[in-house]
Amino acid sequence: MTDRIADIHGERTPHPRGTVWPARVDQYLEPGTSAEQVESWVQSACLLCSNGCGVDIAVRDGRMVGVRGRATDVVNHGRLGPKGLYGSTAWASAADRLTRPLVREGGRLVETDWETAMGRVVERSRRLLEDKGPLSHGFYTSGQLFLEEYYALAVIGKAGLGTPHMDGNTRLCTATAAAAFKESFGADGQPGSYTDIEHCDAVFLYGHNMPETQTVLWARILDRTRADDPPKVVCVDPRRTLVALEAERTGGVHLAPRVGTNLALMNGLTRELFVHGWVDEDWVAAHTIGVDDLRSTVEEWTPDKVAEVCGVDADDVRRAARIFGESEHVLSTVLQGFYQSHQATAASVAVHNLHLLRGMIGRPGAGILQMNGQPTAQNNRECGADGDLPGFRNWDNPTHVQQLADAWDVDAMTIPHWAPPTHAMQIFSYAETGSIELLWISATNPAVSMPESARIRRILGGEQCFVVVQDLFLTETAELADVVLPAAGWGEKTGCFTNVNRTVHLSEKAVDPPGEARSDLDILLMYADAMGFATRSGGPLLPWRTPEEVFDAWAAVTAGRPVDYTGLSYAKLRGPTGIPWPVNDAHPDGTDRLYADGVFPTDTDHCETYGHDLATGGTVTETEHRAMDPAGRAFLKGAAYVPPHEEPSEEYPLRYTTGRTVYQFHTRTKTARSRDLDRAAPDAWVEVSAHDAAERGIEEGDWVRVTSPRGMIEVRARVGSVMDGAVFAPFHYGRWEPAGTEHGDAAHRLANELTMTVWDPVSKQPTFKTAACQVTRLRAGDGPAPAPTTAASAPHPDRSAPPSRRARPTEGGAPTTSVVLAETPTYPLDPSGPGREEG
Ligand SMILES: Nc1nc2c(c(=O)[nH]1)N[C@H]1C(S)=C(S)[C@@H](COP(=O)(O)OP(=O)(O)OC[C@H]3O[C@@H](n4cnc5c(=O)[nH]c(N)nc54)[C@H](O)[C@@H]3O)O[C@H]1N2
Ligand SMILES: Nc1nc2c(c(=O)[nH]1)N[C@H]1C(S)=C(S)[C@@H](COP(=O)(O)OP(=O)(O)OC[C@H]3O[C@@H](n4cnc5c(=O)[nH]c(N)nc54)[C@H](O)[C@@H]3O)O[C@H]1N2
Ligand code: SF4
Ligand SMILES: [Mo]
Repeated sequence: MTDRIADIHGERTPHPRGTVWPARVDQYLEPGTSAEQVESWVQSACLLCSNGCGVDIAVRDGRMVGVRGRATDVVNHGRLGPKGLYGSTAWASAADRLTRPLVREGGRLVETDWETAMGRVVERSRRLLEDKGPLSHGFYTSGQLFLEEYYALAVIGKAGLGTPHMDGNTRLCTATAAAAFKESFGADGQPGSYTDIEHCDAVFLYGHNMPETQTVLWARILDRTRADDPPKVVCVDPRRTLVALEAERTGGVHLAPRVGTNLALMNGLTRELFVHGWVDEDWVAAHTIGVDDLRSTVEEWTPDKVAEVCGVDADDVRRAARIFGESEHVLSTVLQGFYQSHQATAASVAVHNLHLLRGMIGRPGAGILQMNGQPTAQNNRECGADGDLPGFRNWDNPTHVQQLADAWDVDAMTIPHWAPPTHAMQIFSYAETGSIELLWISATNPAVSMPESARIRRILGGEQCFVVVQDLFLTETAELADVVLPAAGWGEKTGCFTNVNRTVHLSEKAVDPPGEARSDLDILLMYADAMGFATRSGGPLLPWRTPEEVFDAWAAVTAGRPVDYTGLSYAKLRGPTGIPWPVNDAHPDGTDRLYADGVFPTDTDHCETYGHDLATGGTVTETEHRAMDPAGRAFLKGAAYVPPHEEPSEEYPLRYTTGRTVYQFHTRTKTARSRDLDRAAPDAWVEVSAHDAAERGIEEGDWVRVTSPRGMIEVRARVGSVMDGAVFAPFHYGRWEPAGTEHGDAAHRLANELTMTVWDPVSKQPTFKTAACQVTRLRAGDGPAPAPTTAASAPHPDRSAPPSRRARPTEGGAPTTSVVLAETPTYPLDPSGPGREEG
């Protein structure tokens, strides 16, 4: 029995390098339910982060009452983390689920039936199409729907309406991962595999707080770092996270760059590889283009210059580079500390450059994991509900567009491809100015999660745009909508999704949704039917009635593309484990890692994009691309470092950054409805360094006001382990509270009040991780800040707070069970073997 609030990662199962990660089955059943009372276990995968852990859902009396990890799944070998255990099912039977559609009447949202609600949407949509054409419609979707839902939405947008205004919150989340892959390798697609953990000599985590945000993957790393032959850990993060502590333990390095200086650091590390000859010249010559330009781009970035700009120790830069340069097998992971910064794509591509220079790609242990965050972000990118064309097709390539036109039996000119798709930040600007008059938001809560929230509230609440929201709950966003559609959630519908390392899982329906809630697929098909979208030959454009039919249509459309699903079916996915794409005749059991042969999808006729200038976002033309003749070679691309948009000033002397805590997921619609998770991190706080706190007379738990040029929040201070000059705020806390608690005005604790409306020039991902701010003390608190003590938000260790302010250890989760299996079941993909596609 384990309290997985106190013990985030559970019991260690260390094992030697090159051996299979032992299986441990973690299980949680809600209090009052015993294993014997579970009537059925239904196959699924966890939907609370991109790790994609295989789970079975426990069902009793028509309710979801818990989960257990699937021992046979390649992703998690049975393990689950705190969110997966406590947070997967509690929300589903919450009393405040949306059960009926709502429409705005006389300023208020009132309950109605589906016919009325959908009738209003369809009437508005038809009228706008007639009067203003398809560009009056915008769609802002998610990284949390299922593959089948994204594909249906993409077909509606691209072939039914013909609007380029469709994007996902994936723009806030993994747009940079996709952009970085496209720039380096020609197409999206994760090169690495989780099995690289079992083989690596070193693991570099760039702006990635994995112990809190992919807890099971971190448990997998701990089971190597706590063994006798541990890999070295290198942490790049301005906070002293658990990754940083592990870096210290393993003889690695913690590089804490000033917020917003990632690219300067990366240019310095790259330069070290050149200077010390840690470059595999033959491999680089055979498999890449651009090495000379890259060398000159990074030339000025000596360790001393990096130290000056980034505030790190020059010797630490040298040590980290040496670890990279002298290891044979490095695994790199990258996430929001890089993606949500300015120059996001350039910094993330720089990680690829390090691997390419060393020829460290496609081999066991030498992997890149440009992480995703959301569980189904990958599918949004694959299916094109983020604006891309389905199947990683290139909108600048007429042959690719024609392939889709043929598959859908529509005129190629219907499919918007005359310009890049409109990114989310631009969609909101169009909604602000009224050129998008119908904005349909599904499975995302932008009133809390988008930057500069005061502006977002204004846009959603204004008269200039008709807003449709499709959600499980009456969120901060839904409250501002004109029509609210009640959706069925995970476990209440069937569909597939794909995790960070391309592993596809089938998630089966376990229970009925509450009231009149319907699956997102059914809602989209209802709209498509009512609109009468048709093919050229007059048949329905979306002829499907079941998720499986959509899946099969999707699989067919991926034929010949890097993201090849043709060998997958629901039947195959009902087996013991998720399966990583590509799955086709050549790789019937899936593909553990890409690019084992050093051939990349960069050919001009095959690639997903002709690429961009990383500094400006300027596009490379087809002619220029063809002239480079990449022919399967990867691109080495660099960019000069420039400072962030907003630098500290006299008025705002500190650097503001935001992120997550282990116990809450995003805007908390699910995790705050779990008593165990919510109690562990019940309210907002802000982390300041001991030095900055002392300078301002701030003690642990004091109420402080944090201001930026855009707004302010008032929260309690955690005197913590963030680097001097930086301020960290969790972004989870909007208005909504679990029953029995009340927090008043959302704006006063919402981290995004302070963030900026600016984005990376290539990926268009907004910058949540740099702004200038000031922190001032308001008044004494009545105890420690409500921040967890178990991870990066732990109180500063050297500080002797008065007893009344000392943080109590975060603990008290309901008991879970955890059983280490004597023998680990075998998998179709041998985790200790080389990549399947080798040889
Ligand atoms: N518990 C939990 N897990 C989650 C989620 C969640 O909400 N809660 N969400 C999921 C999703 S969608 C995502 S996208 C992932 C995100 O997962 P992560 O990217 O790991 O999480 P963040 O906390 O956003 O940011 C990571 C780290 O970036 C650091 N950072 C801030 N500014 C900078 C900088 O300028 N440079 C560098 N190098 N680092 C910086 C922060 O200190 C932080 O520790 O997590 C997924 N998993
Ligand atoms: N300051 C700051 N802001 C950030 C970030 C940051 O690090 N700092 N991170 C950004 C990132 S990476 C992300 S991913 C976003 C996340 O931001 P959001 O996407 O806004 O966060 P969620 O709370 O996950 O919102 C998902 C919504 O979908 C609903 N939902 C869940 N399942 C279903 C379903 O099956 N159907 C339907 N229709 N609805 C469903 C949930 O109830 C919830 O309201 O936040 C971004 N915002
Ligand atoms: S690591 Fe992610 S996918 Fe796995 S159990 Fe935790 S939240 Fe779920
Ligand atoms: Mo995300």
